[in-house]
Amino acid sequence: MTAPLRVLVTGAAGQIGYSIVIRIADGTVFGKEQPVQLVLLDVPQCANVLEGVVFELQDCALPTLHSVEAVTEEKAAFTGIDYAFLVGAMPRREGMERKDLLAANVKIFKSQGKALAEYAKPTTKVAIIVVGNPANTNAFIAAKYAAGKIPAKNFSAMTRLDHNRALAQLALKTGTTIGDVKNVIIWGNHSGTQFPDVTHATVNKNGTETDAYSAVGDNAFLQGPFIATVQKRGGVIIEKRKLSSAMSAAKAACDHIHDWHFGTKAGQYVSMAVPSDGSYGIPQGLIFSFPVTIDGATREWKIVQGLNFDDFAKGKIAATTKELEEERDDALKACDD
Ligand code: NAX
Repeated sequence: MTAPLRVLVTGAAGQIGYSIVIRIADGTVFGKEQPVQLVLLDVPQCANVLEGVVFELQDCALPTLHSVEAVTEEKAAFTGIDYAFLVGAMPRREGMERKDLLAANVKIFKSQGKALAEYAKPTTKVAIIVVGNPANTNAFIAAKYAAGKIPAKNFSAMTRLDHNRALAQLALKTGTTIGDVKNVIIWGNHSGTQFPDVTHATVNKNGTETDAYSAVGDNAFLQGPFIATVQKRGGVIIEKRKLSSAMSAAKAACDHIHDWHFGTKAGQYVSMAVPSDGSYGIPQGLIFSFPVTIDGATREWKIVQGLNFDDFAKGKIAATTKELEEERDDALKACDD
């Protein structure tokens, strides 16, 4: 029998948590043959809510779910885990800037980085996705405090929601469906400075594959409203729902880990914020969203190399890099306070 994977979801009493756990438990993420032991962490004030989620998961009667436990302490949460979905954080409310969130959230991720180092599986195989905002910088901090025990390359932050939003906007604009569109890229930070780039994307319209610029035939749209729509989508959803994106965020987190576990499809890449190795001149170690491919056998990601930038793209990438460097410096200061 396949050994179960031990999977942690933090912030599991929250709204993304509620949408994520069912996909992990029912085999959507790790496959229908892979048993899962789910560990749900939230703060002690949410213990009752967490218990409600556990009861619902039990009531789903899922063959892949071998066990589910609710915990409110890091030691119990992080012990022996294979995968971690670090969702728990203070969410952004209407009108709130990301910088306001930074100081509060960085402390959570410092503590969780230390807990990962101390309690996670003593192998290099544990894989971590940070969803809680500011996601890139939280991942940077968690990686820093887990260093020595868990390699930085095992840490990632989620820009897959932005990637999926870009795919959807491109499909809507060209009158195609998601399966017809591929290789959009989100560069940089999961924030308003991210650069949704379709320069290397393709669209299959009526059986003919063309580059996205030709398929859309409106460069001004792709360099203006398209980028703004993807960048600001999170804020628009908050304005409409009075809550941050949950269903789409949970789906994106599951896509991210699914592809990390199984590998990306041939000829396709996905966006993942990972520690920079210096590719494209991005400072080493910064958790930066790149196009990546993943080998399903080794579960190693690789940054897609050799893509060209025009001056427009260079400007956008410089802006998001600068923001991430500033966030990193602010976060390091907040960790020392
Ligand atoms: P909720 O407020 O519904 O849930 C967050 C949960 O985290 C709460 O239950 C809270 O008690 C828990 N929590 C807080 N501190 C914790 C700690 N130290 N340990 C464990 N649990 C803790 O927020 P939700 O809408 O689920 O959003 C969660 C996070 O995802 C937020 O930071 C949000 O900004 C972020 N998002 C990130 C996205 C991305 O693409 N990277 C998109 C969606 C979302 O906005």
